[in-house]
Amino acid sequence: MPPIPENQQQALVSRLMQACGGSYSPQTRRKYFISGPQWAAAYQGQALFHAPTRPPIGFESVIRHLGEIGIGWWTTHDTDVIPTEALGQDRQAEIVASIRKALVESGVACSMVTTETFYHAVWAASPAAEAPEVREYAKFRVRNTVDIGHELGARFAVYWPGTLGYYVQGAIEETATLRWYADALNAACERDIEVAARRGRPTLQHCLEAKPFEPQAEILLPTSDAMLAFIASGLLSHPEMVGLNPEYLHELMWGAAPRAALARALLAGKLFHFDINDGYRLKHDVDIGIGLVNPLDWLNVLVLLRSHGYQGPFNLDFKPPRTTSQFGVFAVSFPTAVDRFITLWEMAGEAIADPIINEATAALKAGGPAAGAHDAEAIARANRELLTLHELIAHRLVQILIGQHRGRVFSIG
Ligand code: GCO
Ligand code: MN
Ligand code: MN
Repeated sequence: MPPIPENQQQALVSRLMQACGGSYSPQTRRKYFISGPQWAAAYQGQALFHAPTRPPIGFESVIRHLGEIGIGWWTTHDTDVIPTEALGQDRQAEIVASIRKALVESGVACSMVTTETFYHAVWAASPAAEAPEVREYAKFRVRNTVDIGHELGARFAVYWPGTLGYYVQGAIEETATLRWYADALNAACERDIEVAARRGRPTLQHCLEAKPFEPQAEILLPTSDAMLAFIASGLLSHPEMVGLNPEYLHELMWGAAPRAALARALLAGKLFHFDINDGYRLKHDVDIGIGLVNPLDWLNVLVLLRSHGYQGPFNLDFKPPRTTSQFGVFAVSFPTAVDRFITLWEMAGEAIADPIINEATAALKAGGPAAGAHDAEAIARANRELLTLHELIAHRLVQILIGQHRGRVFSIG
């Protein structure tokens, strides 16, 4: 193939995207509670060791593109859209008003707001630093985000305390740091109660997001389970307002089974919000698009969530690869992520309704004939043949995933 002239490359990407097929209409995509983060769309491909590969992009363009694709909800950090020095100032009100306008024009709604407590130098020692002034500033920031959330009509506020930890040992007293962190969350909940009452709106759902590594070396709340314990610790003044925003990859990163982590959150009644993406175990936070690495596990995760009636949002917290251009972010990254989610969600429905899986599951629950309550050998024998159904169910799920259950076999000549 001869070299492709620069001015023909977008057309080539678009033609091959079309040829891939398998895409849903914007109307269909809008039926799902899927949100597109400002920071994912605006991610410039920079990271430790990497220069940006894409130009900056503002909220007007991001919201317009999301609307065109059919992603009906948008999420943002305070500082993704408002410069740090303008927070709480008149300039903030102007920016928030222009965000509202952009959302209305594109038929997109703001579902979640979150406070950046990891990037700015003020967070060098975390939002729960020793210095009282830093902690007061953290309270200002989370209260201000609550205000912005109500102003934009959001229902959720997310907290990712990625800087709550340390690099060097012994300087931080963990119990004090956690108490101080709880003080900030309490400030947010208390402000929320006031603002919600004043505006006649429900209070927000406040969601903690864990990540086991990065950016601190040691993290005080590294997993969703640690956060469940923190919510139940007695340190929060309104634990009923606080739940979880697990991120698929963040649970996988520490070696957990994300589906089991989600199950524990469901049992605690704390699965409020869900960041969806993909990646690898025991690696850094690569934030790859949902299902590109672990589609079978994703199918199983969605079977669990569908069968438990999870109604919360699915937030596309992934980072379009550095090799993808800004054109590609909206032509390839977002549409493929949304469409793969929808397909996996619908497949999960198929798995839940599948007569073979259902009969096998019912048979496993029925068990074998009574064999004598205290006779281990007899009980094992009575169930031995039934237990092959475990493997049969796994086989059937993969059949559903790859379309084999519809008779897809290769004709080998
Ligand atoms: C990450 C985190 C963030 C958070 C966001 C919301 O991997 O960097 O997941 O993307 O989700 O900060 O608070
Ligand atoms: Mn996340
Ligand atoms: Mn992540």
